[in-house]
Amino acid sequence: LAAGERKLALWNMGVAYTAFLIGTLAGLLQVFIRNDQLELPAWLDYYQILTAHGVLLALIFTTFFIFAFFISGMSKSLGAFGPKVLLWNWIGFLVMLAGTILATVMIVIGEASVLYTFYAPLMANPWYYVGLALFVVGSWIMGFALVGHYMKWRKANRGELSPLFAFMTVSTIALWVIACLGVVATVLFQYIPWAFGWVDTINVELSRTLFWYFGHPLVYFWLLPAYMAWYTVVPKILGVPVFSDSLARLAFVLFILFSIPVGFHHQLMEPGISDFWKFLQVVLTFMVILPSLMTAFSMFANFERAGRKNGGKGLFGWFTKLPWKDLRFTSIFIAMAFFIPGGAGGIINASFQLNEIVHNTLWIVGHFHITVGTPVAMTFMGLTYWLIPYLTGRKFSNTMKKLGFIQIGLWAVGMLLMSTAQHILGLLGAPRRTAYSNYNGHESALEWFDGILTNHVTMAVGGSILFLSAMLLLYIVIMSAFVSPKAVEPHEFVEFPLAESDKRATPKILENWLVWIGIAFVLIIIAYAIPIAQMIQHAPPGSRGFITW
Ligand code: HAS
Repeated sequence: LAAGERKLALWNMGVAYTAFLIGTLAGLLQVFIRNDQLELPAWLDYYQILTAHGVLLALIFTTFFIFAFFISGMSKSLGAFGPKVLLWNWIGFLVMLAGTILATVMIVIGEASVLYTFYAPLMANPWYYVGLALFVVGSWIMGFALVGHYMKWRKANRGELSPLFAFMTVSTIALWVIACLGVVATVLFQYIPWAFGWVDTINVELSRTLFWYFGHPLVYFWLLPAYMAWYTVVPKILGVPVFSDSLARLAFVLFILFSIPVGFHHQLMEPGISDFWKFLQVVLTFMVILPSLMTAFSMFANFERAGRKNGGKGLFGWFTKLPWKDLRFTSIFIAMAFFIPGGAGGIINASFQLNEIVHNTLWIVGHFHITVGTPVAMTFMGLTYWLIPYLTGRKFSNTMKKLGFIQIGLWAVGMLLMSTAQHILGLLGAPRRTAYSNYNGHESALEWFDGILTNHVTMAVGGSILFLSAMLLLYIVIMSAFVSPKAVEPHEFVEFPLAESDKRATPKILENWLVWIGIAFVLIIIAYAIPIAQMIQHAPPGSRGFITW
């Protein structure tokens, strides 16, 4: 990789892991507060810590990490960036960083304890929303710069399908840009005027709807880079080509189509949206499960082909022949395994009536810790082990590998304990986003924490193990970024594993963006136009919304 891209990717990685450090520390405090084991000083608030935890891990860590991965992979698969692409990437990075710093400062000084969903009528300091807007604009600039690089490649290779990694990067950026339209609309036209005091009211239902129009595809913006690694990196580690180039591209196209018109499945319990529109979006949600099932199929096919190639016999003999001693593989395998219950939980959440049982309980917190918190996070860990040494040209020693195994083991055990406890507590009715476990002196509420897996310590022990794992990961990151000796011999250099993908039989239409983005907008209009019009129409006359604040 050229020096310019290396530097850019490493800066993105640096910001990602700085956010990771503060975010996981906030997570550790979280579990102790929930168990009444920690009383915060007067200047620190539960919601402040919860906001820092959500924003820094779910938004900042993920996005900067994802761009580090995109930058490296795009340069690797399409060739070195031109000066313009590099410049616009830097501009985007700096805008995103400025937004991050502004938003984080607002959270730290206690001016934005509104959680990562920032639901009205909770109001933050207006500069928090400005920070969020800058963050999104910066990510668009970087995204468009990468798309520019891709367009140049396509011009030079007319009629050819692009390499799989580039195709997937562009799909993910397309999804991200379309998704952000919702959050940009609500932040610019609702929150900023309201928080600066230019208007007195805010249409709460509309703001929540615009948020979830963004919020659900946001989870696929986290998931798709992990899937990119599953489709393009894992087969290389296994020593097989990509199982099916067309299947992989079709899965990503289906995400562009179905991941956006589904936000109502986060609002199934809300008034102000009629059942018909909720039901329609529930059906579309079930459509967005398909590409994940296709991905699972494809992964099993990879495993079986690789295991049999390595001499595995019988129905399941191939399973033992997988490269279990390869840290890059094992961490991603555990990530995938967690997504089986994670995805099943998602299907439960999306099942209209079942949502009544789980909505706004700790179950949901359990769900997102075994979706974004493990399948996505552990895939990113599996990438970190080789991506940083690849970018810095340093060695990744055997001791680091051993530490890496301990780290992923701890993460898996910690997450298993914590998320299982959260799922059970949720079914028992323990609410999410609630300041104290004794609910201001109602001690009976603590009975929730008397179960076998849901006792006072399980969640805290799980959370503490996770924190230990996070610190170990940071140690590995620092070592491979700054301390490990530079690689000299050819075998000491860490490679970027990218599998061959045979695209000879892949239908060209799969890379016709106009068609897919066009259909995506049609679906969005069908799912959202009428309910949004109704929300605006039913706002009380003379006001811009339901609530005066
Ligand atoms: Fe979700 C709430 C529905 C996936 C994240 N979700 C959330 C929230 C977050 C989140 C953060 O319908 C909370 C938002 C908030 O703050 O309020 N979710 C779904 C559905 C899916 C889904 C249907 N969610 C995700 C992913 C996330 C994520 C991915 C992050 C990355 N979710 C919901 C709903 C709610 C919700 C409701 C709102 C609930 C409420 O009431 O508030 C689907 O995409 C899931 C499909 C996935 C599968 C799994 C396929 C399995 C694979 C692994 C194969 C394994 C292998 C290894 C090969 C069908 C691909 C083999 C290993 C062996 C050991 C055998």
